[in-house]
Amino acid sequence: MSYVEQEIASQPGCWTRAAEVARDQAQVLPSHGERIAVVGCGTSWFMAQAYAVLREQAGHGETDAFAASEFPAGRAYDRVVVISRSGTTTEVLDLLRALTVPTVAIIGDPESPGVTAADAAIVLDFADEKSVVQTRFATSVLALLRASLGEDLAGAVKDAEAAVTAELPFDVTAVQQITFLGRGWTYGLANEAGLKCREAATFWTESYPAMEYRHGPISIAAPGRVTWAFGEVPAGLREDVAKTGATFVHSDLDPMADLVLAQRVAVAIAQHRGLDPDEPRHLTRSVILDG
Ligand code: F1P
Repeated sequence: MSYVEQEIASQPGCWTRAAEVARDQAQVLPSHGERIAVVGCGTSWFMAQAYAVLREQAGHGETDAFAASEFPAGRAYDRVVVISRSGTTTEVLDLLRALTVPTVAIIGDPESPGVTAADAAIVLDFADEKSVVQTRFATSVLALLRASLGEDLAGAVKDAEAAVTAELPFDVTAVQQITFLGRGWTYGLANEAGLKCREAATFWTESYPAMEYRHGPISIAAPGRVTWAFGEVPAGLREDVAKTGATFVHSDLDPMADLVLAQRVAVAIAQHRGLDPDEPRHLTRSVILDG
Protein backbone atom coordinates (compact mmCIF):
# COMPACT_ATOMS: atom_id res chain seq x y z
CA MET A 1 0.00 0.00 0.00
CA SER A 2 1.30 3.47 -0.88
CA TYR A 3 2.01 6.03 1.85
CA VAL A 4 -0.79 8.22 0.57
CA GLU A 5 -3.32 5.37 0.88
CA GLN A 6 -2.24 4.75 4.47
CA GLU A 7 -2.50 8.46 5.24
CA ILE A 8 -5.95 8.74 3.65
CA ALA A 9 -7.18 5.79 5.74
CA SER A 10 -5.89 7.32 8.98
CA GLN A 11 -7.95 10.51 8.70
CA PRO A 12 -10.84 9.67 11.07
CA GLY A 13 -8.47 9.19 14.03
CA CYS A 14 -6.46 12.28 13.07
CA TRP A 15 -9.60 14.43 13.03
CA THR A 16 -10.54 13.29 16.53
CA ARG A 17 -7.06 14.23 17.79
CA ALA A 18 -7.17 17.55 15.93
CA ALA A 19 -10.44 18.46 17.66
CA GLU A 20 -8.72 17.79 21.01
CA VAL A 21 -5.85 20.08 20.00
CA ALA A 22 -8.40 22.82 19.21
CA ARG A 23 -9.54 22.68 22.84
CA ASP A 24 -5.99 22.63 24.23
CA GLN A 25 -4.76 25.48 22.03
CA ALA A 26 -7.83 27.72 22.18
CA GLN A 27 -5.77 30.60 23.65
CA VAL A 28 -3.53 30.94 20.56
CA LEU A 29 -6.31 30.59 17.98
CA PRO A 30 -8.17 33.70 16.73
CA SER A 31 -10.54 35.20 19.28
CA HIS A 32 -14.19 35.89 18.66
CA GLY A 33 -14.57 39.21 16.86
CA GLU A 34 -11.02 39.50 15.53
CA ARG A 35 -10.58 40.47 11.88
CA ILE A 36 -8.22 37.88 10.50
CA ALA A 37 -6.58 36.56 7.35
CA VAL A 38 -5.70 32.91 6.71
CA VAL A 39 -2.94 32.02 4.25
CA GLY A 40 -1.18 29.04 2.77
CA CYS A 41 0.02 27.62 -0.55
CA GLY A 42 -1.56 24.85 -2.62
CA THR A 43 -3.62 22.51 -0.47
CA SER A 44 -3.02 24.68 2.59
CA TRP A 45 -4.51 27.68 0.77
CA PHE A 46 -7.64 25.69 -0.07
CA MET A 47 -8.08 24.74 3.59
CA ALA A 48 -7.71 28.45 4.39
CA GLN A 49 -10.53 29.21 1.93
CA ALA A 50 -12.83 26.69 3.62
CA TYR A 51 -12.10 27.94 7.14
CA ALA A 52 -12.52 31.60 6.15
CA VAL A 53 -16.10 31.03 5.03
CA LEU A 54 -16.96 28.87 8.04
CA ARG A 55 -15.56 31.37 10.55
CA GLU A 56 -17.33 34.34 9.04
CA GLN A 57 -20.62 32.42 8.73
CA ALA A 58 -20.34 31.32 12.35
CA GLY A 59 -20.23 35.01 13.31
CA HIS A 60 -16.66 34.94 14.64
CA GLY A 61 -15.50 37.90 12.55
CA GLU A 62 -14.38 38.99 9.11
CA THR A 63 -12.04 36.35 7.69
CA ASP A 64 -10.15 36.54 4.40
CA ALA A 65 -8.15 33.78 2.72
CA PHE A 66 -5.17 34.34 0.47
CA ALA A 67 -2.46 32.41 -1.29
CA ALA A 68 0.63 33.40 0.74
CA SER A 69 2.15 35.01 -2.36
CA GLU A 70 -0.92 37.24 -2.85
CA PHE A 71 -1.32 38.60 0.68
CA PRO A 72 -2.33 42.26 0.38
CA ALA A 73 0.37 44.08 2.33
CA GLY A 74 -0.97 47.03 4.25
CA ARG A 75 -4.40 45.63 5.10
CA ALA A 76 -5.29 45.85 8.75
CA TYR A 77 -5.81 42.47 10.38
CA ASP A 78 -5.86 41.62 14.06
CA ARG A 79 -4.17 38.29 13.42
CA VAL A 80 -2.93 36.16 10.54
CA VAL A 81 -3.27 32.38 10.58
CA VAL A 82 -0.74 30.49 8.46
CA ILE A 83 -1.20 26.88 7.37
CA SER A 84 1.83 24.88 6.23
CA ARG A 85 2.50 21.16 6.56
CA SER A 86 6.23 21.48 5.94
CA GLY A 87 6.81 24.83 7.63
CA THR A 88 9.45 25.46 4.95
CA THR A 89 7.43 26.86 2.01
CA THR A 90 9.23 30.00 0.81
CA GLU A 91 6.22 32.27 0.33
CA VAL A 92 4.85 31.30 3.75
CA LEU A 93 8.15 31.99 5.55
CA ASP A 94 8.65 35.28 3.68
CA LEU A 95 5.19 36.41 4.75
CA LEU A 96 5.64 35.34 8.37
CA ARG A 97 8.88 37.33 8.55
CA ALA A 98 7.32 40.41 6.94
CA LEU A 99 4.14 40.60 9.02
CA THR A 100 4.00 42.88 12.04
CA VAL A 101 0.57 41.72 13.29
CA PRO A 102 0.31 38.64 15.57
CA THR A 103 0.65 35.37 13.68
CA VAL A 104 -0.25 31.79 14.48
CA ALA A 105 1.05 28.96 12.31
CA ILE A 106 -0.46 25.50 12.07
CA ILE A 107 2.38 23.22 11.03
CA GLY A 108 3.09 19.51 10.58
CA ASP A 109 6.86 19.40 11.08
CA PRO A 110 7.86 20.47 14.61
CA GLU A 111 11.51 21.04 13.57
CA SER A 112 10.70 23.44 10.74
CA PRO A 113 11.56 27.16 10.60
CA GLY A 114 7.85 28.03 10.38
CA VAL A 115 7.44 27.08 14.04
CA THR A 116 9.79 29.82 15.23
CA ALA A 117 8.94 32.35 12.50
CA ALA A 118 5.38 32.64 13.83
CA ASP A 119 4.44 34.27 17.14
CA ALA A 120 2.62 31.08 18.11
CA ALA A 121 2.62 27.62 16.55
CA ILE A 122 0.26 24.69 16.74
CA VAL A 123 2.07 21.53 15.69
CA LEU A 124 0.03 18.64 14.27
CA ASP A 125 2.95 16.22 14.06
CA PHE A 126 0.61 13.22 14.33
CA ALA A 127 -0.96 14.31 11.01
CA ASP A 128 2.33 15.00 9.18
CA GLU A 129 2.86 12.85 6.11
CA LYS A 130 5.52 10.97 4.18
CA SER A 131 3.67 11.68 0.92
CA VAL A 132 4.32 14.64 -1.32
CA VAL A 133 0.58 14.86 -1.96
CA GLN A 134 -1.21 16.16 1.13
CA THR A 135 -4.31 14.48 2.47
CA ARG A 136 -4.57 13.97 6.23
CA PHE A 137 -2.58 17.04 7.30
CA ALA A 138 -4.90 19.32 5.37
CA THR A 139 -8.13 17.78 6.60
CA SER A 140 -6.81 17.59 10.17
CA VAL A 141 -6.07 21.33 10.09
CA LEU A 142 -9.60 21.96 8.89
CA ALA A 143 -10.96 19.61 11.57
CA LEU A 144 -9.05 21.59 14.20
CA LEU A 145 -10.34 24.89 12.85
CA ARG A 146 -13.93 23.65 12.60
CA ALA A 147 -13.72 22.43 16.20
CA SER A 148 -12.34 25.82 17.23
CA LEU A 149 -15.57 27.38 15.90
CA GLY A 150 -17.57 25.17 18.26
CA GLU A 151 -18.46 22.42 15.77
CA ASP A 152 -18.85 18.88 17.08
CA LEU A 153 -16.88 16.72 14.66
CA ALA A 154 -18.24 13.35 15.81
CA GLY A 155 -20.54 13.10 12.75
CA ALA A 156 -17.74 14.06 10.34
CA VAL A 157 -15.46 11.43 11.91
CA LYS A 158 -18.16 8.78 11.57
CA ASP A 159 -18.70 9.76 7.93
CA ALA A 160 -14.95 9.63 7.30
CA GLU A 161 -14.87 6.10 8.72
CA ALA A 162 -17.45 5.20 6.07
CA ALA A 163 -15.62 7.12 3.32
CA VAL A 164 -12.30 5.30 3.76
CA THR A 165 -13.87 2.00 2.71
CA ALA A 166 -16.96 3.04 0.68
CA GLU A 167 -17.30 2.02 -2.94
CA LEU A 168 -16.05 4.77 -5.26
CA PRO A 169 -18.93 6.67 -6.89
CA PHE A 170 -18.06 5.86 -10.53
CA ASP A 171 -15.78 3.73 -12.67
CA VAL A 172 -12.33 5.33 -12.38
CA THR A 173 -11.06 3.28 -15.31
CA ALA A 174 -13.54 4.95 -17.69
CA VAL A 175 -13.80 8.55 -16.47
CA GLN A 176 -12.31 11.23 -18.77
CA GLN A 177 -12.59 14.39 -16.70
CA ILE A 178 -14.03 15.65 -13.39
CA THR A 179 -15.30 19.10 -12.43
CA PHE A 180 -15.65 19.67 -8.68
CA LEU A 181 -18.13 22.22 -7.34
CA GLY A 182 -18.80 23.72 -3.93
CA ARG A 183 -20.75 26.47 -2.22
CA GLY A 184 -19.48 28.58 0.67
CA TRP A 185 -16.88 26.62 2.60
CA THR A 186 -17.12 23.61 0.30
CA TYR A 187 -15.72 25.63 -2.63
CA GLY A 188 -12.30 25.27 -0.94
CA LEU A 189 -12.90 21.51 -0.76
CA ALA A 190 -13.77 21.45 -4.47
CA ASN A 191 -10.50 23.25 -5.25
CA GLU A 192 -8.63 20.74 -3.12
CA ALA A 193 -10.31 17.71 -4.72
CA GLY A 194 -9.37 19.04 -8.16
CA LEU A 195 -5.76 19.64 -7.10
CA LYS A 196 -5.54 16.12 -5.66
CA CYS A 197 -6.43 14.51 -8.98
CA ARG A 198 -4.01 16.75 -10.87
CA GLU A 199 -1.16 16.12 -8.41
CA ALA A 200 -1.60 12.39 -7.79
CA ALA A 201 -2.83 11.31 -11.21
CA THR A 202 -1.97 14.11 -13.70
CA PHE A 203 -5.71 13.96 -14.38
CA TRP A 204 -7.74 16.82 -15.89
CA THR A 205 -9.99 18.43 -13.31
CA GLU A 206 -11.57 21.82 -12.84
CA SER A 207 -13.26 23.44 -9.83
CA TYR A 208 -15.75 26.26 -9.45
CA PRO A 209 -18.25 27.78 -7.05
CA ALA A 210 -21.35 25.68 -7.80
CA MET A 211 -23.45 28.64 -8.94
CA GLU A 212 -20.72 29.63 -11.43
CA TYR A 213 -20.85 26.27 -13.18
CA ARG A 214 -23.71 27.17 -15.50
CA HIS A 215 -21.91 30.41 -16.46
CA GLY A 216 -19.67 28.62 -18.96
CA PRO A 217 -17.85 25.65 -17.40
CA ILE A 218 -20.85 23.34 -17.96
CA SER A 219 -19.83 23.32 -21.65
CA ILE A 220 -17.14 20.81 -20.62
CA ALA A 221 -19.75 18.32 -19.29
CA ALA A 222 -20.33 15.28 -21.52
CA PRO A 223 -20.90 11.53 -21.33
CA GLY A 224 -17.87 9.92 -19.69
CA ARG A 225 -17.22 13.01 -17.58
CA VAL A 226 -18.21 13.71 -13.98
CA THR A 227 -19.59 16.75 -12.17
CA TRP A 228 -19.06 16.30 -8.44
CA ALA A 229 -20.78 18.68 -6.01
CA PHE A 230 -19.66 19.06 -2.39
CA GLY A 231 -22.23 20.12 0.18
CA GLU A 232 -25.33 22.07 -0.80
CA VAL A 233 -26.46 21.51 -4.40
CA PRO A 234 -28.06 24.55 -6.10
CA ALA A 235 -31.64 24.06 -7.30
CA GLY A 236 -31.84 22.52 -10.76
CA LEU A 237 -28.12 21.79 -11.07
CA ARG A 238 -28.45 18.02 -10.92
CA GLU A 239 -31.04 18.14 -13.74
CA ASP A 240 -28.93 20.52 -15.84
CA VAL A 241 -25.93 18.20 -15.56
CA ALA A 242 -28.10 15.18 -16.41
CA LYS A 243 -29.07 16.86 -19.70
CA THR A 244 -25.38 16.96 -20.73
CA GLY A 245 -24.96 13.21 -20.30
CA ALA A 246 -22.28 13.71 -17.63
CA THR A 247 -22.45 11.77 -14.35
CA PHE A 248 -23.55 13.85 -11.37
CA VAL A 249 -21.94 12.89 -8.06
CA HIS A 250 -23.10 14.05 -4.65
CA SER A 251 -23.01 12.47 -1.22
CA ASP A 252 -24.86 13.07 2.02
CA LEU A 253 -21.65 12.57 3.99
CA ASP A 254 -20.08 15.50 5.76
CA PRO A 255 -18.33 17.35 2.89
CA MET A 256 -14.92 16.78 4.48
CA ALA A 257 -15.62 13.03 4.39
CA ASP A 258 -16.73 13.43 0.78
CA LEU A 259 -13.27 14.94 0.16
CA VAL A 260 -11.81 11.68 1.51
CA LEU A 261 -13.69 9.87 -1.27
CA ALA A 262 -12.25 12.31 -3.82
CA GLN A 263 -8.73 11.67 -2.46
CA ARG A 264 -9.34 7.94 -2.97
CA VAL A 265 -10.58 8.59 -6.50
CA ALA A 266 -7.35 10.53 -7.23
CA VAL A 267 -5.22 7.60 -6.03
CA ALA A 268 -7.33 5.06 -7.92
CA ILE A 269 -7.02 7.03 -11.17
CA ALA A 270 -3.24 7.28 -10.65
CA GLN A 271 -2.99 3.54 -10.15
CA HIS A 272 -5.15 2.88 -13.20
CA ARG A 273 -2.78 5.07 -15.21
CA GLY A 274 0.21 3.10 -13.94
CA LEU A 275 1.45 6.07 -11.86
CA ASP A 276 2.87 5.92 -8.36
CA PRO A 277 0.84 8.45 -6.32
CA ASP A 278 3.78 8.73 -3.90
CA GLU A 279 5.98 10.02 -6.75
CA PRO A 280 3.91 12.78 -8.37
CA ARG A 281 5.30 14.38 -11.49
CA HIS A 282 7.21 17.67 -11.10
CA LEU A 283 6.28 18.00 -7.42
CA THR A 284 8.21 18.15 -4.18
CA ARG A 285 6.96 17.91 -0.59
CA SER A 286 7.64 21.58 -0.11
CA VAL A 287 8.36 24.37 -2.59
CA ILE A 288 11.60 26.04 -1.50
CA LEU A 289 12.56 28.76 -3.97
CA ASP A 290 16.06 30.06 -4.62
CA GLY A 291 17.02 33.58 -3.69
C1 F1P B 1 2.12 23.44 0.29
C2 F1P B 1 2.25 22.74 -1.06
C3 F1P B 1 1.38 21.49 -1.15
C4 F1P B 1 1.58 20.78 -2.46
C5 F1P B 1 3.04 20.51 -2.80
C6 F1P B 1 3.87 21.72 -2.55
O1 F1P B 1 2.96 22.92 1.25
O2 F1P B 1 1.85 23.68 -2.05
O3 F1P B 1 0.02 21.82 -1.04
O4 F1P B 1 0.89 19.56 -2.43
O5 F1P B 1 3.51 19.43 -2.09
O6 F1P B 1 3.59 22.36 -1.29
P1 F1P B 1 2.95 23.36 2.77
O7 F1P B 1 3.30 24.82 2.87
O8 F1P B 1 1.60 23.07 3.35
O9 F1P B 1 4.04 22.48 3.37
